[in-house]
Amino acid sequence: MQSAVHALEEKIRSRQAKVGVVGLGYVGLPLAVEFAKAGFGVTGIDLSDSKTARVNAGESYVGDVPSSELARLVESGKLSATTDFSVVRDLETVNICVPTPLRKTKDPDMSYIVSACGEIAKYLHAGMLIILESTTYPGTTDELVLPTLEQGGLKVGRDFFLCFSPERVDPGNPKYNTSNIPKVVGGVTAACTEMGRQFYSQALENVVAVSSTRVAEMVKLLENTFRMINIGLANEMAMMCDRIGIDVWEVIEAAATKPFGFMPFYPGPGLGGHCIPIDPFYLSWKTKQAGIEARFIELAGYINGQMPHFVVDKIQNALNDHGKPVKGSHIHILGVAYKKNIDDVRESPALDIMVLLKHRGARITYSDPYVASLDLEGERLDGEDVGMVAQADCTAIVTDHSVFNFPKIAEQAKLVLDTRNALKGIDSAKIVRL
Ligand code: SAJ
Repeated sequence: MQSAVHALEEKIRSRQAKVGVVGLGYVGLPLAVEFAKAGFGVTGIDLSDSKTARVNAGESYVGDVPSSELARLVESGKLSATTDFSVVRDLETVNICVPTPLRKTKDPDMSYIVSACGEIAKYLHAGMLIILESTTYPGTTDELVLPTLEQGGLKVGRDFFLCFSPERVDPGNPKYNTSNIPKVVGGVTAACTEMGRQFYSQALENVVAVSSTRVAEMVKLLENTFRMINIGLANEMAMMCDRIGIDVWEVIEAAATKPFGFMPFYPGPGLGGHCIPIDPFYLSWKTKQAGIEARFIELAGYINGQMPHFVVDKIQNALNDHGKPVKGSHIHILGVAYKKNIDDVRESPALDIMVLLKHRGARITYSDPYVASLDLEGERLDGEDVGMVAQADCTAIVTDHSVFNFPKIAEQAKLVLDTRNALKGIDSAKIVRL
């Protein structure tokens, strides 16, 4: 065992270890770049020919990775990409950064992890470090990844090393990036943890070693479940304040003056993205198997899921107050991405709101500078100019992109529902707030 440990430790220390990253998305590509920048030779592995071709051409498709930096690393020979898993036989380390979506039944879809591990197992050899980074339920690394990798006879902690390290990438965050976000890592054995700690320490600023893969898996789920539940609380506060006639935005702003023991979250049109609405259900799925209901998660999921309906009811009531039915009215949606200043529409509540309004007979248009077109129940919808607000019977601010000129929108719109407090400080009878 000592020889395998020492050999790998030396290769990591000297940066001679050949690094592999499976999955070249918004997590994997920045990670590959960080290790190439640290002086390691890095091979990205992805099923997508176009992704690997663009990496090898030095063309970044991830906002946090400048093409200039990617091209420099590719040209220097430090970074390349392939669709061929057989390169694993020549690698010392492999990070797995593949998607972990939920199925429609809210069960985890582990197919990407199973597929990647099956490929890696074919070429696994003594002296390797394998690290799973995909967000998943506690136990995945020990119960699913480990048996797959040991099927060839190699023994974890002796012949190879296996860890879990949660990805904490926040796309577009100007302050926190892959290099400076503290990196939690936990191994199947103490030797695995230590190997993972040494590995990340060679490229990232702050490494936090924990005692096991399960602790590391649970850390990420706690982080995002905390967020989902508190957003749910903010949304429930909004519905309660609406009912008793209190401005929830003023309440939260004043509560946020408390310098300790409080953290502001804000109501909104619903919960979008591929992390916050998804990750907590990995936890509740696992705990349900262990016979315990994750009631907070289920309740928050319900409340957050109610927000698109709450928004549509607010629009209906606002139109009604102006003597107009939803049916036949022109409703313009401002912002369809799941949060501001990005182009991602995955799980975006805007899509739910648009479908609900369409089913009530409204004519729907939208503007979003980051989203040129979208598919609404199989129908392609192209984005319109923001000036459309002047024609619509009602405008709904669903995503408060910074590029929107909100004072001008408030002036031009006939009626506007503001789900993000984007019109804060602008008073007008035609503005309705959550
Ligand atoms: N949202 C609210 N109210 C809030 C905060 C968010 O309604 O107070 C909504 C957003 O509009 C969006 C959804 O919740 O629809 C999720 O927003 P988010 O700010 O949590 O952004 P995400 O989904 O990009 O979450 C990621 C997460 N990062 C990782 O999982 C590595 C999360 O842990 C980060 O805290 C978050 O980014 C962040 O802070 O930007």
